[in-house]
Amino acid sequence: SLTKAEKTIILSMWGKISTQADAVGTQALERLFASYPQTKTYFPHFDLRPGSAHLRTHGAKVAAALGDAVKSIDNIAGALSKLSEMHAYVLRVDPVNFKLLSHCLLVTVASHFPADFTADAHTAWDKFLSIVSCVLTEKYR
Ligand code: ZNH
Repeated sequence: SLTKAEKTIILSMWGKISTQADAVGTQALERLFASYPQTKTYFPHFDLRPGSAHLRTHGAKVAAALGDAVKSIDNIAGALSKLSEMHAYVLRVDPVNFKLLSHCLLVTVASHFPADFTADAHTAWDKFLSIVSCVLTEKYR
């Protein structure tokens, strides 16, 4: 779990990210589909070209879910429980893909806030995103 110092890093960086959260979410998805094209198979119904309305809408939703997790940093499982059920029972996304998206989110945050992205910030984001991914994949059978 996150240390007090790691929570502080996430909360303070989210304060900056939240002003451009939709762009961060959208760019992370663009990186996901460009670098790991196999992930596109989950979105056959989307226009996945960079900057498409589908990408921007979905990027905003992913970012909003991360914002919910940040707001409930001491109860991420509770904050994301509905989303967890949806990914396990309805979407059935192979858990391996969560590592890929987490990596893309990490790189996107780093590229937007290079000065803030110290080694300690890297560790904190890596842990935070793996907690979010664990929560979203924990209900799989
Ligand atoms: Zn997911 C959906 C989040 C991962 C796939 N997602 C979704 C949503 C959200 C999310 C918020 C919306 C829901 C509603 O509508 O209600 N995700 C998320 C997060 C994460 C994720 C936060 C991590 C971090 N996903 C993921 C992955 C994948 C996915 C990895 C694959 C690749 N999702 C998905 C899909 C969907 C979703 C397919 C559906 C879409 C539509 O709209 O159709």
